[in-house]
Amino acid sequence: MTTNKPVLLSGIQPSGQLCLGNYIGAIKNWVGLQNDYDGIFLVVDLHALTVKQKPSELRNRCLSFLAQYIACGIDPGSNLLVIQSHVHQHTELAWVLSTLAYMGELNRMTQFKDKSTKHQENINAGLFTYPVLMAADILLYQADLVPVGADQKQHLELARDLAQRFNQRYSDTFVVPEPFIPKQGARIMSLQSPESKMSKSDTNENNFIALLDPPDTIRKKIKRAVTDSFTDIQYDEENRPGLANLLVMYAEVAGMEIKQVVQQFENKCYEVLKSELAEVIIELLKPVQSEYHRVIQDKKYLSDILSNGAENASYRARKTISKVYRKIGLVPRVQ
Ligand code: AQP
Repeated sequence: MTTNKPVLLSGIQPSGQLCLGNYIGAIKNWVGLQNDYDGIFLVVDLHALTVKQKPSELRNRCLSFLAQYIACGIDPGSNLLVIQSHVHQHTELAWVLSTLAYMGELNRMTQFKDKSTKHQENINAGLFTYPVLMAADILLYQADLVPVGADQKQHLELARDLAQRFNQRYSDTFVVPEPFIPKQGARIMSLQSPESKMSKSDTNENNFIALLDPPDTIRKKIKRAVTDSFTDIQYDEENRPGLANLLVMYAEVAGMEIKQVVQQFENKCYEVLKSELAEVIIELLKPVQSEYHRVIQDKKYLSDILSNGAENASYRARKTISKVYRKIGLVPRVQ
């Protein structure tokens, strides 16, 4: 499956539970852009290994994430859905790119700093070289556009730098990808600690809304979300981050501008905002959850999608890696 459309690529690592932050910052935009692009959506399982995983859970989670992509509206008929480890060229290209990436630039990555603080017992080399593998994911498919949340901006800049560095050293080979970071909702914050971002593998489940959370759990989590001791509804990200986060979530889920949401809740109390927010999230997730429960049962359907994805993606990946190997001076294998 190749088209004349520009290539759109994005992925999520199968760690934790897909959450509203991932939906608003990434998946929602994949769905919105998919018709205008040749889309490749990855479940980046090799990335997930940078944090300790239980093998059986990881295996199930890969299929569950795939089914959730589809349930959120990604059309498997017109996009490739791929598990990263099914295409071995990701790691091959990552190795080549790691010889172009400088220790200094990897040292500056804030996600490495955050994750090594969170996982002090397991600061592995993969965590450090994670952004190089991510650059390989993107450059392997000559992606034009990469929709991500704001936390991935720095990694994407590295992918662009590595593409440019390779192109300068060995002649034009890679498309230099453009980021697509939404203007609103690029950084949904944790419900209990609104100064940190909402993360799908947060050990405190009250910090995030999972896409598969039942309605009552959503109501409880939103009700408990931290706000402040003011009483009026104003958008002030710096001084009232908890309330600002609820307003952004409402705007994103209801398809509104933040100022419209502020107007709608003017003179109302936090309880009203919270209870209406919970209901719009439940409405958003109702069809997603019912489609998910249908799709996840159909193992044959999912495995056909993955086999088609792996086959088509491998074809493209082979083209890129053989070009790369030739340009850097490796002897081609005799067929
Ligand atoms: N809070 C967020 N707001 C907006 N966008 C977000 N994304 C993640 N959190 C938010 C975007 O979702 C995609 C997830 O990619 P990932 O799993 O590969 O990386 P991540 O950024 O490490 O995501 P999480 O949710 O924080 O996962 P864990 O907790 O497992 O590490 C990316 O496009 C990201 O920008």
